[in-house]
Amino acid sequence: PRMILLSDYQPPDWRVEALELRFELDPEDTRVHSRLRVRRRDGSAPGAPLRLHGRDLQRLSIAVNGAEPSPGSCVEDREGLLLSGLPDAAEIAIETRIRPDANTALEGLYVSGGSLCTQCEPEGFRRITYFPDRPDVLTRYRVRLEADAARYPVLLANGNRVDAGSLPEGRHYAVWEDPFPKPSYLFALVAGDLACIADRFTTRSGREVALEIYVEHHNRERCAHALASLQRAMRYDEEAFGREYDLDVYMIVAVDDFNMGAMENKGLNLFNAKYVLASPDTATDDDYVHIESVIAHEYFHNWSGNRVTCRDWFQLSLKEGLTVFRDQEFTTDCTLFGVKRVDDVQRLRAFQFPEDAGPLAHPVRPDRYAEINNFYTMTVYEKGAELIRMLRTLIGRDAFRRGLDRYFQRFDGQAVTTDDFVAVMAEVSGRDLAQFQRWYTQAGTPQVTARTRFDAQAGVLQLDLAQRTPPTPGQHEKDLLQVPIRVALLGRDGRRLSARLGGAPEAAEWVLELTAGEQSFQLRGLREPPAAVSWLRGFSAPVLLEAGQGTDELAHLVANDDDAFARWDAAQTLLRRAVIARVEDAVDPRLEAALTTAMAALLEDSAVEPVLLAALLELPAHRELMESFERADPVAVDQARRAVEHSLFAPLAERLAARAPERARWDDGAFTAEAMGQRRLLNRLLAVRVAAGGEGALEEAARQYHEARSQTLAMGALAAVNDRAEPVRGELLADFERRYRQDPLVLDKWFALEAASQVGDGFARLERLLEHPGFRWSNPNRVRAVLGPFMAQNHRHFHRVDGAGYERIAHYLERLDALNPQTAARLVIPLTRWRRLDEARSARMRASLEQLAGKGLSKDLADVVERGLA
Ligand code: DPP
Ligand code: ZN
Repeated sequence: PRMILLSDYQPPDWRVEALELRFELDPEDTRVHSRLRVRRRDGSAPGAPLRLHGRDLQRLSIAVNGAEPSPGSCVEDREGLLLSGLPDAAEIAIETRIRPDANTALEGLYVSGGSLCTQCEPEGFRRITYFPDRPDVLTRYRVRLEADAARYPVLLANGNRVDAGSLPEGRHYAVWEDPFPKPSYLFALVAGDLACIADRFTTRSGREVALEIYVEHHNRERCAHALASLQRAMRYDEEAFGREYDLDVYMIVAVDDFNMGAMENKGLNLFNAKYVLASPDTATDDDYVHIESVIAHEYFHNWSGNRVTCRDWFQLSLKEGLTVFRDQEFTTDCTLFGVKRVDDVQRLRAFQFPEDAGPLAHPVRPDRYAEINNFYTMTVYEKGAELIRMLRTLIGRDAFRRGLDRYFQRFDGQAVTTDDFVAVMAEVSGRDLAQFQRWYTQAGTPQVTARTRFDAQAGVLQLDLAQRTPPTPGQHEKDLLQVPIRVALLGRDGRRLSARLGGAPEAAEWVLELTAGEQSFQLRGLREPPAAVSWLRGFSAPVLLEAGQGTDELAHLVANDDDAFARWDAAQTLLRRAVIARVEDAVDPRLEAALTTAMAALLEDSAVEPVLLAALLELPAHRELMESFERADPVAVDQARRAVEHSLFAPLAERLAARAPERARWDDGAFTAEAMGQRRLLNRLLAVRVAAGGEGALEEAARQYHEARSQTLAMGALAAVNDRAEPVRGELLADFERRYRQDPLVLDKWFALEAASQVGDGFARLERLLEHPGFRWSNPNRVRAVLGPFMAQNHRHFHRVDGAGYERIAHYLERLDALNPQTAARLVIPLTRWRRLDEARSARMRASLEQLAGKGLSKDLADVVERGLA
């Protein structure tokens, strides 16, 4: 496949000064009339042609300054149109024809439910009309939509509506103008029969903004949470980041068929309905939190993405890393507080670390791609956010905030690079960030080792650190990185000790800046030996840190650390060790007994917040555990994980039951940190009790399910029994299916549980799910709900030794690829992990991938499959 290289970047030769679009909308035959005013850019190569991208378009006419161009000066090729011999300024008029109802890829203009809608990021606009479809071409849009008035009463596009009226033959029109120049990936339109839920927001400078959420009529009661989330996000962006909204209206449209989570189109966000619709009986607390954070994420893009956008797609993390960082801050400060960091690190370790250690590893700012759709990754998003957080740690909160202000001010209305961003941070802080920049260009998770030595005589603790980044595809030699490592010391009594780092004044927490391959730091003035070192507090850098701490030291941290992340991480380290020991057939009874003691103490300690306790009781995820081995048998890892959970908690059955919060009291939909924390703990305790085989645990699960008023507790009960080969499992799941058969978003949860369950004949069940009347291959949520959990959680079936699970998935993905390449390319990723499996499975998984590679695949899927095999 043809590689696009960052080093080939050239600024555009042409500017588009204005764009007028007129859509005659119809699902079978939409006409797009486009009028572009273009001007040769100062300094561009004389005579350079104008590239207009286009894909799957039927061109009906083209005129340059009113005349049809000669065949030689208007050439159609794989990329679209190339116009040569143009004067320095020209007006180009193009009419194209497209078929939204035949568009199953869900890029460009397509049909979802009864509506017409668009998805243009990154390269969907070229499926609508011919245009320089690159993010560094910014222009003003004026858009006129015409459609049947009865079928499509609502007509929306970006910006402000400036005109509307009726047309002959039952049609009507609306005209929208967006005053802000934007790249084509931020274009959007919607035509449909939708309910509008409206409210207002007054910005801090007094601007009145209309807030409008559009959904299918039967969903109108499920928008309150999304609307309130939007208002909170708008206020937060003003208070925490000084950013204000800039248009008179902010619209969100929920659609059922959507490849991504949501899309930040200027003034007109399009959302996967999953991230809008919620009511306490149909959405769990996690759903509520996700909705709030996605709403905030897309809103925050209005500054970090739209006002200041990306020069090219290599810079994707400029907007995504920064915006994820911003939404994480929002959720931390407004909703989840300390445990948010734990949740985020859990995700990072379970998804981004494996990506960075596998065949698809790439830098946060990649330097090559074959298909940009495949770079909307955990690395670009989540690791990108970690880089932003490290910058703040290194230069300090004040400088960081000044840097952000300067960044938004200086680059407003421009398309820029991650280098531009870091340069501003260097400028405001006076720090040299050249070494830090390598985080953007170097792939792989750095491994940091740490050892300590205490000199009691001198009262000095020496900390010896070393760093190493393993090779990744295409990057064999790695440079040294600048790694901020936040540490503290705990004394015997569990309290933090004070000391001096270098010449700095006494403190009780320090940031060690590791820049060399090996480096030592001294903490001076200690009057007692530290009982434990609290490493990497707040997860101050996205690294794998190995500190060789003993069981006692880690247990001391589990009992006492005042940093929620570090405390949880100490428990994770112990739990991971216990699972690894079992996988290697070396059960460590002393370690497991120490863990039981530590957990017992936590259960007794009423000072531990419920939400944190729930996290502390959780074992590392299977996906993360797999990363602890060069190669492993995934079924054995799953069994070892369960065995540890059983042995650890079986002796604690009574304590677990006693610690459970009063269920009736918390069983409502209250979206408060306290209520959500109590429900999380209820569910975690139930899961642990069932896993430990505690007496009456299954009956308690059934009771919790039947009595639940909130979806959170109902789902918690189902999840707890889902891998139990007991009749109660079948009964509860069947009941859930009957109740929510007509409610696709809730039914997805049932699909996910059924696909994930390891009991019984998982293959037959998978077939039945795909035949279920609620399943549709054309809907990404449905397909993801079935195939995703089957691969991620149903180890016994997906990883069947004879390779039947891999073959079956490959077969389904071939089928899906014909409809929706983007979703297929994402779902194939688990099949690229064959190198990490035991030899028998490894060979079979690879064979399935090779077989898939031999079919005529889309560019999206072929790209991932080829990199997966390389
Ligand atoms: N809509 C996706 C996001 O917000 C891509 N920009 O991350
Ligand atoms: Zn985003």
